[in-house]
Amino acid sequence: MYELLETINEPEDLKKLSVDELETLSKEIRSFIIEVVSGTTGGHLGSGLGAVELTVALHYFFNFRNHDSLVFDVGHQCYPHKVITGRRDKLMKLRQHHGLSGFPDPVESCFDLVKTGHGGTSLSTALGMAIANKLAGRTDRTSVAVIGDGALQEGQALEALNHGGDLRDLKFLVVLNDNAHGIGPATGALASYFSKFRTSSAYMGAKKEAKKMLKALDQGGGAIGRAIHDVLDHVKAAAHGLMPAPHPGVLFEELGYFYYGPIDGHNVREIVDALENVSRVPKPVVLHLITTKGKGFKNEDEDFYAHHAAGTHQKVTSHLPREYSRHGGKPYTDVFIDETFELMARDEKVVAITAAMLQGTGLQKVLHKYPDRVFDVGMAEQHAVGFAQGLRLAGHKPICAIYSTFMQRSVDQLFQEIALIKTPVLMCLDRAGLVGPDGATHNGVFDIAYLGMLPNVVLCAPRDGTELKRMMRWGIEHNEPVAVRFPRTAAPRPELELPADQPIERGRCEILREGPDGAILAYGSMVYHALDVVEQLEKRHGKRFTLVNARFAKPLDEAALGPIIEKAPVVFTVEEHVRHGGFGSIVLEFCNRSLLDANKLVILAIDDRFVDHGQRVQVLEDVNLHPAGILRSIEQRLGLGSDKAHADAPAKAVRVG
Ligand SMILES: Cc1ncc(C[n+]2csc(CCOP(=O)(O)OP(=O)(O)O)c2C)c(N)n1
Repeated sequence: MYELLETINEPEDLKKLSVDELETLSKEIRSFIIEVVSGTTGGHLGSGLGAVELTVALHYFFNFRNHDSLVFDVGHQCYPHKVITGRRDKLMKLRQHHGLSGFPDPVESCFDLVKTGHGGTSLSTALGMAIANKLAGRTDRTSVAVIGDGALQEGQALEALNHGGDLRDLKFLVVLNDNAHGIGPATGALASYFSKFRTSSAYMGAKKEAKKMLKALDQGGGAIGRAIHDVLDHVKAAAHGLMPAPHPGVLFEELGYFYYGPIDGHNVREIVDALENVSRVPKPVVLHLITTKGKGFKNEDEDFYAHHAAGTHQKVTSHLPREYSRHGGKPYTDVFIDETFELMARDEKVVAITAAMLQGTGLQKVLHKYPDRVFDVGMAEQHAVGFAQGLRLAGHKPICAIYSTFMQRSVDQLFQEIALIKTPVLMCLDRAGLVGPDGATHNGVFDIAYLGMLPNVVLCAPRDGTELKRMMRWGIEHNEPVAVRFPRTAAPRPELELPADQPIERGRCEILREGPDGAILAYGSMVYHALDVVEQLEKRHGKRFTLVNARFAKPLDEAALGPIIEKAPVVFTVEEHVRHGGFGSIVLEFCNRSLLDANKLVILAIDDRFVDHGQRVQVLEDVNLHPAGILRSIEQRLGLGSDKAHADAPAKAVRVG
């Protein structure tokens, strides 16, 4: 079934094939990826399927083994690349614990130059490599960035385009993989611009133009300001019938790039021909490919954003233990959406913002009901935060819904636009904590640190679905910036939630259990994990612990926590975040400031390292934040837990129900 594919163990093997055979090989790669990803591993299926032929053509034409360089943007489309670069047999373990990463990773292969997962970065890196080649006189080497029309919206990508366009005598190739989609259908002015040119007549006209240009090898160029004016002039002139309508390359040409395309991104021969043509051009090149997201997968045309990513098959997850005993309610994302609906219904000033994550945040559903009050700003997290400020200052109440990891790209906007003048925006940070299969680039384990360092920002995290709703209701009316973090997991089952009778008040914690033998101060997603642990400590060892739901990392409830810390013989903080700058470290600073005995404090958090992929339960176990791991840490600290069977089967030991 995979006759040709089985002969490909490294990119050099492609060069032994004819172009016709490359077409056949592409079909085999596509079938193989569909079989593995949709049948077992899950992952970014649609993006990889759209990039099969372009990846085959690039590896056929270039030599990426210590010669040319290849950088994928986001990196989620790299499955065909992994298959070609000797990792075919390992694909079955894609995104699984100790298996292949779902993104490029230099640890896996010399063909993965960088580790990525965040969008908009490829052009900068590839341009740096192109300039390094030029400086070293390596004039025969090309530096290639493959970027989607979605990621091209990122500010950093546009900054790199601006920088690169003015440079000459360097081999910098931008392959624009234009499938008219980010995760869902593309939005924004760039998307509208490209969509005009997807017809075949536009292709042909543009191709003729590119060929003409190849002859002339136009050396002119300019940067963004000039380009925008030129494009506008061009459009105006076209409107008045003075010149032909612009082709899609105008934008890039006016930025100083040699533009080639658009061409069919699923035709290997056309792509190889194009690469041959543009390889002679002594200035930055944009090669524009039109592709179909999810090509070859069922319903590719009607429903392709539904399989941007496929879920992990049950056979990979069914043997895993429950995350904590009361786990199994609605995903936090769904609770967030339920409450967003309610807030919007109650107050027409409430608006919601997402940066190209309508599906992931769930805001797609809200958009259907409130099309004028939900804004998808595209892959543009920095802009999203600044935009939220503008809306707020003009009287709206923005919910800025950005995953914890992607919010990292907006730290300066959080500093200036939000914190500095205390702009009351409600930031909802989904995927805060360990995300599981997407791994290190997507773990949201730094937000307490990057937000906590800023004055004026209130940080909170709910213990369950009901509390998430209550925090959002409180936060949207609060007169300071509020960030609520919640994890990529299911909330506790509602019937097993602890009673919610204490109101949410700024900087006030909730004491859930009281006991003389020690205290656990748990933050957000770790509260019910800690509850399991408190129950086990009593059951196994007769130790009764105080359990605090901290609710707020900032401001900390110093009035309540001070006496608890003072009285308890030992105090553990638990959080799903890195130790440095996290909740525990805020408690430690409080102890230091208040002359409380910090020696009794133990911070249970993620050590100073990046956590790789696996199922969420597995990676929680890796970092000892599964209830069994927390219990083990506490037992060790207290000199308890000599029970060998228990030590050997930690996950099972606390599984209830
Ligand atoms: C900074 C950042 N924001 C958001 C995301 C989430 N994300 C992953 S892929 C994707 C869409 C990318 O679209 P495009 O570049 O066109 O690639 P395609 O999947 O369509 O091939 C988004 C928004 C991300 N990875 N990085």
